[in-house]
Amino acid sequence: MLKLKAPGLLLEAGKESADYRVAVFGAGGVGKSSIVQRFVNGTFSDNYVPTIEDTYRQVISCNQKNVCTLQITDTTGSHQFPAMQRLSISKGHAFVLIYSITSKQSLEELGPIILMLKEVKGNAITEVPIVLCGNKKDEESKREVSKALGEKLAGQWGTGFIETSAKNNDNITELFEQLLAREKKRQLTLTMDDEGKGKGKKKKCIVM
Ligand SMILES: Nc1nc2c(ncn2[C@@H]2O[C@H](COP(=O)(O)OP(=O)(O)OP(=O)(O)O)[C@@H](O)[C@H]2O)c(=O)[nH]1
Ligand SMILES: [Mg+2]
Repeated sequence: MLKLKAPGLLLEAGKESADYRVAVFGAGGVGKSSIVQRFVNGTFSDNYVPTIEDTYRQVISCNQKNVCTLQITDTTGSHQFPAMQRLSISKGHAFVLIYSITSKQSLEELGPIILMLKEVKGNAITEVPIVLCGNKKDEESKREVSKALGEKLAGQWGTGFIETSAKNNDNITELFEQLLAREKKRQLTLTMDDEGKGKGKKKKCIVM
């Protein structure tokens, strides 16, 4: 059976997109899916299942009185899909760039993504919220990338910076808060069910 479904299209006709699209990039195994799972579901697993691409949705608050949908795309760490990366960049409003503090190479692998971001977004890049994120901060004994280096690069690139642990649930909410706070065109804040005692009561009420 043919199903016609165009989520967001009706609201696209309004002054701004009802969806706020965030794409999460980074090398394979740095913990992109773990961070997204921790943020969206509050769970963590030691199993490693490589991702092709997954999208998650969550209702957030927009300009104080409205809600909009935070759409998070968890991308693949494989370099085999540059066309998918390009599409996620062109569709995305904001970006999380993840490396693992235990792998200097994973930081280096963000280079091509940053180049692609600059190329696709052009001059608008200065207004695009981006946070550089060093994950696996619980693995201090295996650290290869100092916090100072991460901060320095973020300063050079003009992005936010945070170190996280999906495993220990350390700075995960803060990562997304920091990202949304960088959006200047609208005021976006998280209003999740498990936060703010009942403030998330509109969660299931959005009609697309
Ligand atoms: N110690 C520790 N391990 C983590 C952390 N985050 C993720 N991991 C582990 O790292 C492995 C890879 O995690 P994923 O979240 O699947 O990595 P990914 O970046 O999504 O990988 P791809 O989908 O292949 O690109 C898994 O075994 C996770 O359990 C963390 O904060 N600390
Ligand atoms: Mg993944």
